[in-house]
Amino acid sequence: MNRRSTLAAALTLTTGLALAGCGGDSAPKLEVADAYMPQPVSQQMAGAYFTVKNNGDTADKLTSVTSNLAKDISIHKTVGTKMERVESLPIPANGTLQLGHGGNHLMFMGLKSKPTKDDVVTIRLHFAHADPIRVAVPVKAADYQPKH
Ligand SMILES: [Cu+2]
Repeated sequence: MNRRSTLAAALTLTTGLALAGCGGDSAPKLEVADAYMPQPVSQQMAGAYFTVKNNGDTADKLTSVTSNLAKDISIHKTVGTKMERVESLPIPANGTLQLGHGGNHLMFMGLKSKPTKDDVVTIRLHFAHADPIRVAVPVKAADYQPKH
């Protein structure tokens, strides 16, 4: 029994894939929660945050975001006090990708309209593996801080 589980662990580590027989399909199972957009100051730019939970045994990546609100939406991470545009953000297997104030975030440039508090902005998240997910993002007050 020990030998078997050690072997299983080794295989999981080296291939990064789920083993057949323990649940079957190994696709990422993504769930988006806690989405919000602080009310933007101007029509030039807005940010948005959310959490992507992966209940699957396969890692994925957030690769792009589309929305009617803006054509130019990029994915940023924060390094020290500066933000940096990235091509993707990793979503670990059985893990969570967290976007939040002062960390990873979406950046919308050149908004077609200026959303105000209580509006809902629809975005579509695109992933390397999983199907796109449509997310209704509520617009909160500019100084909104989520409670944990
Ligand atoms: Cu940014």
